[in-house]
Amino acid sequence: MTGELFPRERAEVAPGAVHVPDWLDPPRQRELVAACRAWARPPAGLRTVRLPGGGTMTARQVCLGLHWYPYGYARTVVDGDGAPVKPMPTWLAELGRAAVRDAYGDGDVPGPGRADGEAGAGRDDSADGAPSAYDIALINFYDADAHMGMHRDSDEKSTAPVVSLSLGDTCVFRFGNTETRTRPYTDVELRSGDLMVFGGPSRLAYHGVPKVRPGTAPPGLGLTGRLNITLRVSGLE
Ligand SMILES: O=C(O)CCC(=O)C(=O)O
Repeated sequence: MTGELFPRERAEVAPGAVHVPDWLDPPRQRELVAACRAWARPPAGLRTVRLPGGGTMTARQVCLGLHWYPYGYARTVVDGDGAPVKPMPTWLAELGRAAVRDAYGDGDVPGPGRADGEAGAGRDDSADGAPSAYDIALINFYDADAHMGMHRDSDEKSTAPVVSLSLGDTCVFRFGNTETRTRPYTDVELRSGDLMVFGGPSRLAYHGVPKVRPGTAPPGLGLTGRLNITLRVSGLE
């Protein structure tokens, strides 16, 4: 929705979990959509993720840097065409660092290595305090009927904050707690260009996407559906 009386404001959804509306301007969003289209092409392109229980994820996915599969990481698409995963571009890793800096502002950057959010946590990783080594990107594509169940991002060794960028259709992003898939949780509307960062005490919080609102993408973006780019630090060798 555009034309609101009051601009949407940065909000701390939970301790260490920050929503920054409109973080990506329209030209940057268009660049990212074009990049996602290139990454989605085979080999090692967009795929349907099969779950160990026999089901499939409705959001389709392509990975950069390291290939995520349920439940681990590999250097090749072990559950797909077997091709080497595409590399993580330096500029995308830098975008992750910038996102963390902007989300937390002058406050302490929670993690890596600290999940307690104490003052000073995360300052050891680089001169400016932002975790430096974003080496994984998961790109999720949601059509009108796709969703993602409540889960934790727990296959990484690092506790560096997770960075999540939204492009295209608006979605309901459900941000929960570290104990259960159920309440208490907060539903946040994520629109094209929005940033979510979750680290510190929220790094291992359950989260998911119960609903996408079809047809809500900005007209100038040229995207039908929703793309999410999730950046993580593996902490793996
Ligand atoms: O699409 C989103 O906003 C969330 C994606 C997500 O939770 C994940 O890739 O683990």
